Amino acid sequence: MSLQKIVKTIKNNKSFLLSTHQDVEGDALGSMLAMFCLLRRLRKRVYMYHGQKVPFNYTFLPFSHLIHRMPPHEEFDVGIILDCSDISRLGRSRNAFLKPETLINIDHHTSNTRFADLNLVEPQASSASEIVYKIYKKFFTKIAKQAALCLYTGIFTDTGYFTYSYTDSYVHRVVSELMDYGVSPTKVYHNVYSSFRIQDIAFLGKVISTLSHDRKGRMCWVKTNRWHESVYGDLTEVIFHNLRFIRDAEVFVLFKKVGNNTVRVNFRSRGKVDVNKIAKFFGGGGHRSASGTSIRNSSIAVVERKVISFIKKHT
Ligand SMILES: [Mn+2]
Repeated sequence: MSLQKIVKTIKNNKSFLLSTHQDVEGDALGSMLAMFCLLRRLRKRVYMYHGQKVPFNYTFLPFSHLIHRMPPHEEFDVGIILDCSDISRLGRSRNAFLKPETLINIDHHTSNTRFADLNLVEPQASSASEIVYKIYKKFFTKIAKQAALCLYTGIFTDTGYFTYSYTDSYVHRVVSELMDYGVSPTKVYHNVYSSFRIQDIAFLGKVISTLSHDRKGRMCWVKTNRWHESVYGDLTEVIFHNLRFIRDAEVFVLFKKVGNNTVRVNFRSRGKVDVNKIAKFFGGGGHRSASGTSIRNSSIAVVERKVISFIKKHT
């Protein structure tokens, strides 16, 4: 139902304002940029607005240089928010989305609050990019190469290079079609993951060296008091990628101090433990196998103690 309504809304309107969640990564950017490609192909007026700088390992994505860091002066018919579980996760671009007549929410987070007029929320989808693919196909049979690259990157990063539990045969069929338009997996991997500098990897080593675990080694966690979001880009996923090498571990947690008094906690699970529930208890959310929360006015030591004892008690 929502899909049809969204297709109709796109057809019937002229101008669109797009955004995605804070701390952008592959799927957030991939889904927004692919939507931008679709709307431009339909000759719509589009403005992408995101308050933060695009991490350097995603600047290869087509049109990423057209993402505005300042709010628009003009008005838009429709606002489209991608890969975002709640409107508060828009950060400072939120205010601009109070103006458009219609608000559309395209997402795959289980914890999505269905904050818009039209909500297309599919928790079983691998990524927001997969949902944008479906919308794109309602308008065109063939996907333009630049849009295909954005969609591929979103699916590739949100499935942990096609290894997470929701990577099904459908995902591979979509990806196989995207490759027919000339997307190179080698190039995407190279851009997203082989673009770190020596000092980034040294930082990674420091974080990994804080590794703690429970008695049975089912839960592992690392922490850092000095996180530099803008410099290290997508290092969160790289850290988890390394932790996943640990045999028998089910739950992984990363604690990072991000502001003066804010601790960002990221959770990953191999699938048995629902980390969305854990994040929710601490005021956050996400998916069954990937989630997160931000805790204010607390030190990393206090947050670590509370979170770890909660997980031990409830899993
Ligand atoms: Mn996503």
